Amino acid sequence: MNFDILTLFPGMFAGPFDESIISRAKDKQLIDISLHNIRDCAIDRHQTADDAPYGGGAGMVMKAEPLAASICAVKALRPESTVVLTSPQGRRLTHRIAAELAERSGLIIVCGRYEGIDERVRTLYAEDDISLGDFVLSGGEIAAMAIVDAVTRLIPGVLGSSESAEADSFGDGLLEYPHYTRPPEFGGLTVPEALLSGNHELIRKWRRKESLRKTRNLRPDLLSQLELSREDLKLLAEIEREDAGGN
Ligand code: 9D3
Repeated sequence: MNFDILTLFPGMFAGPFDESIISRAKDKQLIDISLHNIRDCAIDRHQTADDAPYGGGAGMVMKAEPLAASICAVKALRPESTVVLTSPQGRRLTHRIAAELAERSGLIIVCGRYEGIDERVRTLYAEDDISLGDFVLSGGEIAAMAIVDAVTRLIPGVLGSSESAEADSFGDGLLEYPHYTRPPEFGGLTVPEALLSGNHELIRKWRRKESLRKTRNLRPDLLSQLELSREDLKLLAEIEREDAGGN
């Protein structure tokens, strides 16, 4: 998978891709990340990439020509890649959308800045538009990093066999069960007995139940989207009895 990132602030990407899973995916040549400074495509003396909005008002707008030139230059190198904008008006990034993007051979991710990009660039070039959610970021760079990270984890071979079950855990639509490691007692709190039992069936059931409990209590919206097995329904009935009145 080729990631081409178009940004006015390439320096922001020094670091985040040089650690752990992303770095290993690069070493294994499962992904390649290229940064492109949009300003390099501005042809005027001051390399202007932004300008005041037509109609007036606060802030600046990313100019069409440098951005279009930058997109075209990268698209010429990688005609198969999909042009993805990052903006507050995009589709909110989810596991499902990350999985969808992981199917493409390459992504050209355009990082929005200022009040946004000239709408004509969206009309002419955008094939997708992604937001991280309903809060204000200073620009699309952090969204681009989130996309690269979430998508890379879903590319076959990136995660080891012990890690890849983890990638599925949003795939099954539930929150994760609680995790514990040594010591057996901490801050006056012990580890649930089932986890110390060595009984794999007991452990599996406990984890499933606690996954259901967390999801019911923290994200009931997720639970209502799921098809639950008979075991799930039985476990939920137990949870209802145990947690009667809340918590
Ligand atoms: C002060 C301007 N805003 C009015 C609420 C509009 C606005 C324009 C541009 C707010 C933020 C930005 C810059 N943000 C992004 O480019 C962005 C973003 C975000 O702000 N939130 C969540 N996901 C994303 S992806 C790109």
